[in-house]
Amino acid sequence: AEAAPGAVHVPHWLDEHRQRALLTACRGWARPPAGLRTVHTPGGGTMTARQVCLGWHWYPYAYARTVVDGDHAPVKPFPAWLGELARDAVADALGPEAVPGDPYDIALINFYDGDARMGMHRDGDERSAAPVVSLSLGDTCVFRFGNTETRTRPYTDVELRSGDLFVFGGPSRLAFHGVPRVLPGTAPPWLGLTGRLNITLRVSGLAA
Ligand code: MD5
Ligand code: FE
Repeated sequence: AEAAPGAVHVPHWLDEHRQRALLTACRGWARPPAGLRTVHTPGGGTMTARQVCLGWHWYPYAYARTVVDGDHAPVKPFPAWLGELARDAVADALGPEAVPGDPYDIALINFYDGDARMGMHRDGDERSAAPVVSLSLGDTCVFRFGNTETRTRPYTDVELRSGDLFVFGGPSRLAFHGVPRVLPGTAPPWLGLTGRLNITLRVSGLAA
């Protein structure tokens, strides 16, 4: 379903098997070195969702090859199968002509416990207009999809559930968005995850 021009929500895109496999991979990536960390913003804030990066390390507000705000270890590699998953996602949501020529080379994985949230923001640190691919696992969240001008109304609240795909392309690529809340205890029981996990796949546009 198209939520706005270029923004497409595909509920239950990942079946049970693929959700389990992706969760197992995320648990491995979360381990040190270059594992899960707490993100501190330059303004003195602390993000409540914890994060691990693959390919390029994101720190507010730039990308590096090492965990500059953590253990200084080299960032874990971005696996080829995640790039294939991203291209499949874009083709399914927006059509094959929307698949970018440049390879997907960044994964930002956010872990939300029941109290975690993400404030309204725009993703502007990539040097590429390629669509961002978002995959959700575990607890349902309220995702707030806004406009390109302000972090306030008008916005649309959408529930994202385990296995859902959301692709943000075209004019939606630079829209304000956030996660005002997670709904605790709503994860599918067979997944074995407490909380919510979101995987975003991105094209850096940076030199390899
Ligand atoms: C999340 N993550 O649920 C979201 C899903 C982030 C982040 O916001 O920056 O890690 S990705 C949502 C997204 C990405 C790019 C553009 C837009 C939304 N958008 O235009 O709405 O943890
Ligand atoms: Fe974002």
